[in-house]
This record gives sequence, structure tokens and C-alpha cells, in this order.
Amino acid sequence: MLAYAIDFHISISDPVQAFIVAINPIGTSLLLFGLAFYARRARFFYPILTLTYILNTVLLYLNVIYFREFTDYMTVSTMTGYDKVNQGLSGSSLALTMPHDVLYWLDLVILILLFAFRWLKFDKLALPKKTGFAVTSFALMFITFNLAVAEMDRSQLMTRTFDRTYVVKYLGLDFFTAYDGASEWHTSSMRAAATKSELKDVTDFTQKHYAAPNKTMFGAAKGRNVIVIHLESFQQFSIDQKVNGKEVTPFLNSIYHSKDTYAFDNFFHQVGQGKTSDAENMLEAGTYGLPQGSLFAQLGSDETFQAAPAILEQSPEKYTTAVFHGNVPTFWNRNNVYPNLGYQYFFSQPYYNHSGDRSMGYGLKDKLLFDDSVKYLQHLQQPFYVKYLTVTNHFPFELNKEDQDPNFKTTDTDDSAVNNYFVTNHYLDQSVEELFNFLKSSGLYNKSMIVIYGDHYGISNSENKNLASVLGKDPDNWTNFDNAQLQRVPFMVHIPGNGHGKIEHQYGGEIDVEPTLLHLLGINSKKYVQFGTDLFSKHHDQVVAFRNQDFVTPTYTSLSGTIYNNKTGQPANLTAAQKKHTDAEQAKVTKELSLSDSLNQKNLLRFYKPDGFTPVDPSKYKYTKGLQKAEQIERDRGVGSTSLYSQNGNKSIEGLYHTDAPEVDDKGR
Ligand code: GP9
Ligand code: MN
Repeated sequence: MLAYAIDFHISISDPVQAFIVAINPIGTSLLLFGLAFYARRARFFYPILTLTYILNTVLLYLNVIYFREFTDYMTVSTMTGYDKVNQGLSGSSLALTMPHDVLYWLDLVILILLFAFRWLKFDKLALPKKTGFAVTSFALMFITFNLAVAEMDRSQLMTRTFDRTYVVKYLGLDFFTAYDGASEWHTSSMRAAATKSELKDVTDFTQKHYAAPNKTMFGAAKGRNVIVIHLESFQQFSIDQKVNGKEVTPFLNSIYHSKDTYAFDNFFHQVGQGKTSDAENMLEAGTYGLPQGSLFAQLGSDETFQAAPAILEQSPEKYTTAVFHGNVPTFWNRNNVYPNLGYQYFFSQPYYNHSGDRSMGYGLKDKLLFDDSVKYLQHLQQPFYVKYLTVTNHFPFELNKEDQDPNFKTTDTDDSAVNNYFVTNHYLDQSVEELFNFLKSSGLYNKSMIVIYGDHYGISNSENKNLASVLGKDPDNWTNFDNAQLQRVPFMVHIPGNGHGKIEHQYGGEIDVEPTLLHLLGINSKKYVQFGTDLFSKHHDQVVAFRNQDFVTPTYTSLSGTIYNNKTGQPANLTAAQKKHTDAEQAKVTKELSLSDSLNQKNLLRFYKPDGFTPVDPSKYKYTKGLQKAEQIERDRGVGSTSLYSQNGNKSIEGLYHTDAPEVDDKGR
């Protein structure tokens, strides 16, 4: 309890959570101490019990120390020194001790004293035979109960394992360590058995599948800054959608229709249980997420990537790379994955004032994230590749009244998720508009390419029916086919001054983004292992795979083996030739996904050496002193520094940012 409250800063928002936190150490501790009961004789019983007790305290205490340094729990690979990012505790750990640490050891001291002064006596009688079994059974029952309550409060806790801090909060430190150890063992045994030849199956496929760039688009944004705006849970149906006579997202709509934007209206998300992290993984590493769970969370800590941030850093333009995100750095294991992707900076919750009303649900509100990032952005050397991960438009789409636009009235359906969705959509739209205003006033706009995409659905299949009437559809005739079509998300590439932009209709998905962007920046993606193809290429593959092996093409939609005709939305009557064709498409989808899984699960990229690409050294990337690091680079470069701050005569440009967010006093600016 002491560690939870004082050192791990576990937040408790209601009595159920308080209850879970209070009981979660009981089950696993009993299970461990219960082992001693199998040794019925006193001379074995006491030493075993003492040993497990001490070991358990050591585990707790190591985590306390580790947490003070890394704001994260120790994984088994950290303890065994296998983890490339966090090499465990260094010699400086003594500096991390605190006076209240005595309390972690006090119970042991008291026990020793009690026995020494014979207030407690060793019981020499052998235990009844079944005690061990009884204690274990009780412990297991208790753990099951704990799991059930945890799942009720936080569903999909174990299937998605989005954040180890949540696993500790709900199931305790011992449970976390055991679970982590088991999955680590599973992965490392699979990886140890993997050979170089398995890589060949993958590269044979991706090389053959590769689509050469379209000449007119290749290098269309060469040398520009890249600003990626990740629209949380934002779906394509909100684009151009009106509610009570008003556009939900007027600003995004204007970008969508702009002559400087290449927008895609048949672009699908392809995430699995890893949701946001799967999207990030596809967009930047060019491979699919895993069939279960999240690649970031399960494998990301020791995965070899040859991803966009590293490719861009190594490009002739030497891009600076950064992520801005108002949630904790451990969510989706980002603190351990980003170094492997080659991200130079990760500005997450500790970098922002996220107190009080400034934060909701998954972190800092979007308007504040964009505004408060300027103080870091302005110090980055250009060109940069930066990604903003927004959070406010996340289920359950809550937003304080003060943050809501009084002129926007949302829908009046029976489903509050649907009604709220449009409210946070609208807020997100305003947030992006404010960022664009800043890009223009700071002069960044014309030097940048702005990439906007929605990561996955916000309204789930079970709620889509409640959305139907808003979209002008009949809820009673709503089908799985309709669900699949709603998995469209926006993908827009805005290149100020380009003038040739339009709404493109080719089918594609998140897996296609990386080759598309690299080609726009004038970098050929051919030598990299990527499962998607350039959306602008003549040879672009329009078969869009979903993570569960369903797929969509311009003509058909395949759901659990049934082929639907896109025109009618009904199961298709296929001729033999058509059937052969869709069978081949299904076979390709299945093969593509399984090759991606094999690549990721066996970490095959460690055997792959693309010409001229230097493997990422994750130990180069530490995220604790980001601002100081960027300022040091500015000083080192002197007059050669290309940061906004340097270009502005070493003066801050934060004052150029304007927001109507009620949490910010914008008047002094
Ligand atoms: C949290 C955010 C949400 O940091 O990225 O993740 P999601 O629940 O959408 O996967
Ligand atoms: Mn998401």
C-alpha cells in the first residue's frame, strides 16, 4: 500500500478501484508463501517461508528504486539485462533511496526481533498433510476473484495489456512480474529458434509486392518538415457530415477539399487489439500489428525496426524526429518502443502541465497539447518529422462544458457515445484549426507537409446501429457489410502550394502510408521490408486486409469467408472465374498477415541489412531531458541552427499561438 501510494503514484478514482488495489497483493503473496506449506517439517518450512518473504520484499524494493528513475516497473528482461533500452539499475541507485524506505524492511526487522525475544516461537509440529494444497487452492481462487473484479472495472486488461502500470494497479506487482516473465520466455524461445532463411520468405514477398513510385509524386514534398496529426478514433463518416444543419468538422472539411490536399475517401484502418499502437506500427514500421494484443506492448521493447523515424534521420536531410503526446509515457509501452523506432524526442505527460481541468481521460486536452508543444517544437532543428498523438476524441468522448462550443448542437440519439462523439469531433476540429493558424503565423506552413489521419473507429460495431439514422441509413437493415464500410478513416496529405491535390478514390489502408510518405519525400522504399504499397503508384495493391483476415477491394468485401458485392451490399453470386479471383485475394491476405507475424514474432529484421542503413542504437535515445538536449544542439550549431527559435533571433515564438481553450489565458499574448 505504501509503495502504491507514495512511490508508484497509483491513482484511485472510485471505491471499486480502491478495493482492487487493497486486495491485489493478497492472492499472489498467498500463492508464494503457500509453497512453504508443502514442506511439512518445521526445519524446511521456516527457511522456505523466510526466503520467499525476503525475495518478495526485494522485488518490491527494486521496483520502487527503478520506478524513481524510470517511472516504470522492471520487466524480466530489464532484470536479466537483456533489454537494450533500460539496462537495469546503475551504480547511482543508492542516490535514489529515501528515508521512508526503512518502512519496506521494517516488517522483517520486527519479525526477527519477535523471534529473538521469544515473543513468537517456532512451532516444531509437522503440518497436516493437506495444508499446502488448501492454501494454494485458496490463493488461486482469490486470484481468480481479483481477475474478475479487475476485468469488470477495466475490460480487456489482459488481452490488450496496454500499459504495465495498469496491470500492477489491478493485479499487483507479483502478478505482473510472473506474467511478464512468461511472455518474455515465450518470445525469446521463439526468437532463439528463428533463422535467417525465414527472412527470405518475407523479403521474397515484399520485393515482389513492391510498387514503384509515381514519377509526378516522387519527391513532391522533398526536404519539407513533416507534421503528422493523429486524429484519435476519428472516422471518415464525420467528414462533411452535418448535424442540426452545421458541419461537425468545418476546418477538417476545408482541408479535405483543398487544392493542396491529396485526400483519400476509400482509406481503411487496419488495427487489431493494439488499436493506436497498431496504427503507429503500420504507419511507421510498415508491418501489421499482431493477431492478438499489441506489438508495441508485447514485443516492442526488444524488437528490431527499420522504421520511418530512423530512415528519415539517416536521410540526406537528416531529419529531427519527435512525438508529442499528453498521456503517460508507459502507455502502449511507448517509452521502450520509441527508442527502437529511432525517435529522438518523446514529449509526453511529464513535459506538460496536466493538472486539474487541463487533463481528461487519456491525458492533456488536444488544444492544450498543440499549444504547450510549441515550447519544445521551436527548438527542434529543421527539417523535422513530428507526430502529435491527440487523445480527447477517445471513448467515452467526455468533454467539460466549458470546452464545448455553445454554437454546436450535437445529435439527439439514445446512445450517449454517439452524441458525445460529435462533440469531441468538433473540439478536435477546432484544435487542429488552431494548430494550422499557428503554422501559418510562424511561417512553418509553407515549409511543411501535413499528414492527417484517423487511427481507428470511435463508434464500435455494437453501436453502429445507433449511428445509422444520423448517416441517413435504416438501422433495421444494418448489416456486417455496413460495419465494414464504416471502418474508413481519413487520410490526407496537405502540401501547401502544391495546387494539384484532389480526392483520390483508390482503396488503401494504414499499411500503405509509409511507402507513400517516403516516396513523397523523395526516398525510395524499395530496400525496406514493408507490406503496403505507395497509394499513388500505378501498381498500388488495392486489396485492403483487416487484421482478422477479412478484406475489402474496390469491388468486393470479404467477411468471415462471405464475399459481398460492394454495389449491392449483399452476398455476391460469383462466377467461377470471379471466385478464383477472390480466392486468390484471400490467399494473398492470409499470406501477407502471416509473413508479417513471422517477421515480428521472430524478430527477423535483426538479420536484415538494407544497403546503407545503420541499425538503430536505442541507447542513443533518452527522453528525460528533451528540451535541454535540443537547446544544446542549437548552441553547438550556432549560426547554422535551423530551429524556429534560432531563426527568430533566439526569441520564443510561443506568443504566436492562439487558442480559445478556457484553461489558457490567451490575453497576455
Ligand atoms: C493513449 C492513446 C489511446 O495513449 O494512444 O490508445 P487506444 O485506446 O486508442 O489504443
Ligand atoms: Mn486510438
